[in-house]
Amino acid sequence: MALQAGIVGLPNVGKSTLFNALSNAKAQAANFPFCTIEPNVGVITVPDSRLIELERLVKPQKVVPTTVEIVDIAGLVKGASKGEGLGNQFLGNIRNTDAIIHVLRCFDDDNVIHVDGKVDPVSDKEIIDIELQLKDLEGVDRKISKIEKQSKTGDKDAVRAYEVLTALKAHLEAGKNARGFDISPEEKEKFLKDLALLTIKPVIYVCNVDEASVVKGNKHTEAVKNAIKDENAEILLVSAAIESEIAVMESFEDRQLFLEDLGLSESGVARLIRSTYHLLHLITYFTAGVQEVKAWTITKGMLAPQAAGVIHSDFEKGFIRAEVIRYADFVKYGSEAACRDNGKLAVQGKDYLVEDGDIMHFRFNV
Ligand SMILES: Nc1nc2c(ncn2[C@@H]2O[C@H](COP(=O)(O)OP(=O)(O)O)[C@@H](O)[C@H]2O)c(=O)[nH]1
Ligand SMILES: [Mg+2]
Repeated sequence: MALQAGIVGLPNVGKSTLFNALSNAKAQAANFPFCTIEPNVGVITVPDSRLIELERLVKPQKVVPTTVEIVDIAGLVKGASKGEGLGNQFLGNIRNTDAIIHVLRCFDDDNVIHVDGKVDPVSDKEIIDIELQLKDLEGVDRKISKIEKQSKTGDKDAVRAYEVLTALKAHLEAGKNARGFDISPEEKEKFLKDLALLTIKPVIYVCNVDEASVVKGNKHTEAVKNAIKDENAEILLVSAAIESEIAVMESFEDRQLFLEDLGLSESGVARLIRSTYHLLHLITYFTAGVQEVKAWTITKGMLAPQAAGVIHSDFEKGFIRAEVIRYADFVKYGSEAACRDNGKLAVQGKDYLVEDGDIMHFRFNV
C-alpha cells in the first residue's frame, strides 16, 4: 500500500481547495503527475533520477516510480474525539495515514466564515491537536490499565512500560503532542508502536495565506511560527487560492510568469509535494528485476519487514530475510550478479534498518 499523507484542519481553512489544486495540477503534470482515485484520495508520482539510472542498467520491461497518496480528511471539529461531527470516523482516517499535513487558516476574508468567528490559527491548531491528543490518551489509558497489575508483579518489561506510558500520559495531558515525547527509538518501537498514536505522526504545518503574504508571511504566520518553535516541525506558506488558479493553467510558461509576478519561483503545490516527501522522513528503496524496476516509499526508520509490508502485507507477515545492495554499489558494478560476485550483496534479517536507495530483494514464506 502506498504511503498516505492526510490533510487535516478545521472546516473552512482551505483543505479541499488545496487538495483540488493538487489533483488538478495540470501545469505540474510533467513533474508531479497526480490523479484522483477516490473523491478525497489523490496519488502523486515522486520523480527520482535514480530510476533512470537503474533503467539503463537493468533494462526492465517497465519502470514504476513511487507515489504518495494525499487524503482530504474533512470534518474535524471540537469534540471529534467524543464522536462529534462524525469525529471518530475522521480520526480513524487519520490513523491510516503515515503523515499529517495540517492546514491553518492565515488569511483574512470576511466572506469566508470561520467556525469560531475569528481568524486565529494558533487556537485552531490547538483545537485539532487537543482532539488528537484526547484520542491518543484513550489508547494510553487503556494500555496502562492493562499492564498496571502486571507491573506490580515486578515483571521488568511491564514496569518499564508502565513508567513510559504514565510519562506519556502526563505529556499528552499537558497539551503536548506525542511526537515531542522524549523516548529512544528502541523503546518507541517496543512500547508505543501498538498504540498507533495520532500525534506521533510527522507533520507539516501549511499556513494558508492571502496572495500578498505568500512570500513574507503575515501576523498569523508569525504567531504560528512562534507556537510551533519547540515542535521541530516544518512550516510552509501556501495560498490555496493562488494554487487553484495555477492548477488550471495549461502551460508551464503561463504558470512561471504568474509565479514570477508574485515573487515566487515555484508553486506551493510543488513545494508541498517535495516537503511532504523529505520533511516527513520518507525515503525510497527499489526493487530491480528484469520485469520491473520499481521505487517504493517508506518512512525513515522502518526495518526490513515493515518495508517489505509496503509491497504486500504477506511480505511482512512471512518475512524471512532480505538481500540488499546499496544503490552506489549497484551503479558501480552494474548488476545484481556482479554485486554478488564482489561481496556487495548483503543478506539481512528482521532488524535491518532500510536505507535510502537500497535495492531490496525479499524472501518470504506465507
Ligand atoms: N480568500 C481566500 N479564500 C480561500 C482560500 N483558500 C480557501 N478559501 C475559501 O475558503 C472556503 C473554504 O475552503 P475549503 O477548501 O472548502 O475549506 P475546507 O473546509 O478546509 O476544505 C472556500 O470558500 C474557499 O474558496 C484562500 O487562500 N484565500
Ligand atoms: Mg473540505
